[in-house]
Formats: sequence, structure tokens, C-alpha cells
Amino acid sequence: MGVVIIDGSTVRNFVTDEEHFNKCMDESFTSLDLNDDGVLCRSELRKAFESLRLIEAHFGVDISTPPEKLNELYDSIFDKFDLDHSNTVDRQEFKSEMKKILLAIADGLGSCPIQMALEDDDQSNFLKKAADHEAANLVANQPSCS
Ligand SMILES: [Ca+2]
Repeated sequence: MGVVIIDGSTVRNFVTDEEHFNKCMDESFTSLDLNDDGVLCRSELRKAFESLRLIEAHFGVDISTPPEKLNELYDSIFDKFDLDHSNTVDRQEFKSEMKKILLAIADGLGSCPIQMALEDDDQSNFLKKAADHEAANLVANQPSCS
């Protein structure tokens, strides 16, 4: 358990360090591709968003959202990722959409630093970190920051 201070530039620097970013994305993609066919299907991507809690953090959905609404939301997220409408998400699509999401998170954070506590296993999971960053930003978004 540790505490880190981050702001928008923390996330932006992560995304713009292309070599590192691509490596992290490759690792994430590989772990998300449960059946190892080289692409993510709807349920694989959905699992990813469920476990990463990016939905709550980035798309502003609270936990009481009805299941049918959630299904619609996951469908719309999948469609965002699936740029060529192949009904699967490949590595390139995954990277480019994650980049957009993370940059949007970076914009949300701006220059207002936030302090956050990390569980030990968060350290290696940058996506969870990014999600937690965003979630914390919603809480930390107080008048002194605007
Ligand atoms: Ca797959």
C-alpha cells in the first residue's frame, strides 16, 4: 500500500511515452484475450471494463445502473473500439481507443494534482491506476481546483 500524487500530465506522459505505452497495451491486450485468438470479442472487452472499473470512472455510470442500460453501454463502448466494424477489436484498435480514453482522463485531471492510495497489486496495472485516477478526480474536483 502506497500513496502517489498524480495530475493530468502524469497520465499524458504515460500515453505519450509511445514505446512504454505500446508495451503496456500489448501486455493488457494479451491478458484480455482469454481465448487467445488475437482479437477481443464483446465479452472479453466487457470483462476488461468490468474489472478495470473504467465504466464507473470514465463514463459516469453508478453501480445502481439497471442491467439493460449496462448492456447498451457496453455495446456502445465496443462499437467505439471496433473502428472497422469487424465485430472484433484488434490490437491496433485497442491501443488507439485506450489512448483516446486515457487522454480524455488526462484532460479531466488537468493541472490539479490528486493524491491517491494504491493497493500493492495496483502498481503493475496502469489501467486500473488510470481508472482510479479518474475516480479520485471526481471526488477531488472541488472549487479550489477550478
Ligand atoms: Ca479473443
